[in-house]
Amino acid sequence: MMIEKSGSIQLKEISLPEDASPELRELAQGMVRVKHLYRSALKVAVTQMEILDEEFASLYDHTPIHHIEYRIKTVDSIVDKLKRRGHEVTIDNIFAHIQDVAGIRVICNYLDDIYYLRSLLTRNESFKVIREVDYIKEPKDSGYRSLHLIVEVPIVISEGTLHLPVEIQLRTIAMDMWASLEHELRYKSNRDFNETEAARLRLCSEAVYEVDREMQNIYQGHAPEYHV
Ligand code: 0O2
Repeated sequence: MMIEKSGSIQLKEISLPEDASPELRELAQGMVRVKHLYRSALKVAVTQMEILDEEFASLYDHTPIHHIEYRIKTVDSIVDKLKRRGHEVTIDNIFAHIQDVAGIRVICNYLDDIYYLRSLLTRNESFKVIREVDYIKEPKDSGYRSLHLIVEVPIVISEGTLHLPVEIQLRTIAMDMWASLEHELRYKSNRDFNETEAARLRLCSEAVYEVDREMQNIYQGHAPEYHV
């Protein structure tokens, strides 16, 4: 199942004041172009994941992918990230410094499915993995776990072939549950967690990881790692 989380790209998404300068107008036009190009890269990457998913479904009893979500980063989020990293907001700086304009989240059934998909992606000749961060083996301080890959995807446009980065986040259903609720708690309720709450979230993340490992063992018919 594929879930698109962003809508279509339109200039009106970028609200310009009536007296906007020519530079600002040019930047807005550039943003539309950026989004169009990254949307093409996203389509190529999503199609590839879809092909793998369909192949598994036809060949095996088990499919590693539960579902896929994808999105183009919002203009506000791109601008925030550039500023946070101390860069001027320019089109060139988006291409140079932002690697997650196009993002895919692949929700897997079991832990091993993540590493199996990773091995397929790294073997794919047309997708070059340019960055990998394993937040499963080394979770973030928040307790966040996922495997992040940045892959360069080729897109053919009128001017030739462009290679653009796409961020692929791979995580289990359980990790996704934790990340969604933590994100909801942290951002939607606009709260800063105190130390105790942050520690409780980390404990939840560890508990979720234990569940992932035990589900994996049950699936593979292995003995439990602990006794209940
Ligand atoms: P969006 O666009 O809304 O999805 P950054 O932290 O963004 O400056 P980097 O290296 O890009 O730098 O970030 P990182 O930490 O490798 O991955 C960023 C993305 O991972 C986030 O997207 C989240 O989707 C996810 N993520 C990272 N840390 C956490 C966390 O503690 N909790 C949750 N729930 N998700 C996390 P964005 O940037 O929020 O943006």
